[in-house]
Amino acid sequence: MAVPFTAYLFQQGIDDELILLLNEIASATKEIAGKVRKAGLLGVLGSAGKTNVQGEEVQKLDELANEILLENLKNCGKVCQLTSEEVEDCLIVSESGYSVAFDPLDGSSNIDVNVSIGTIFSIHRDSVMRRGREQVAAGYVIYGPSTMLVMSLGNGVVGFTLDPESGNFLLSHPEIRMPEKGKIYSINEANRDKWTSGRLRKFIDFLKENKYTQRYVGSMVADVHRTLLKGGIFIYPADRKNTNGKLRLLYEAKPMAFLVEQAGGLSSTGSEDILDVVPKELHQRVPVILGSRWEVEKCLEFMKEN
Ligand code: P6P
Repeated sequence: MAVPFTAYLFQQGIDDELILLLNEIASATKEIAGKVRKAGLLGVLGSAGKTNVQGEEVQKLDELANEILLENLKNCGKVCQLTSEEVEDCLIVSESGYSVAFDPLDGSSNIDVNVSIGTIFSIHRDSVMRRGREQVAAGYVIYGPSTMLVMSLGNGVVGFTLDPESGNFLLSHPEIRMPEKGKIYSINEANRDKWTSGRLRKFIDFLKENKYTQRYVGSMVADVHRTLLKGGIFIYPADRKNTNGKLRLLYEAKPMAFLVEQAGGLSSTGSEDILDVVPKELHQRVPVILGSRWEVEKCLEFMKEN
């Protein structure tokens, strides 16, 4: 039988506090998966009728996912600070423990149309306001055709699939390695004329000339998951509307960059590794370029050309 999530954690030589915390995240996401799967029957589709700190319309399921994660993490006794996309300020839970930044339900514009969405988490030893390279663990849960938890503890990337019969996350991908080079690029080309970098347009044209195909779900978790497994490149660049890009550093860019680099890929803001960015604000945004080594290096080459 495939190794259950908790058993896997005990085999990794990490401390019991981190094991407990990761288990809390796993059980919270199982609960969220249950709500996502039945959303249409629970009357939790649609808007909650408010906007969040990002100025985005909050979906009912966003709020529910946020409440589930806050409840589980506040009470597990292993957390000192919590940062959520849905909460303006950092929540101080206790004096000691790990700090977690999370996006409770990423891709929420896709909830009502039954397209994959996900939860993203980033764990630091004391504060989440540190460079991504100092993350203790990072991961996501994708609520897709199957519910998968993909995680790194800093020694490679592993994937677990939720088994509906037992209700356990079971090890299904013992070593996720990103292909050196792919054939897919993922970017919202509707914004093409707004991109700050004209040389980015040249890079996308270069990929098209080299017979790349385009895939864009509009859920970062889905687009990054595909990129991790199939290779290629995912980009959310700076543009005239989002001068620092749209994706948030603490609970989108940083954890995803950690996974991508642990899987053998690369990530950049266009001017520096995402994992080297020192956070200045809780909800700050950064441009995101991540994926296979070949495509990211080629993209940076194009963007540095004078
Ligand atoms: P756009 C979802 O709202 C999200 O934060 C990410 O999951 C996704 O990658 C991005 O925004 C999509 O943004 O502007 O292309 O719709």
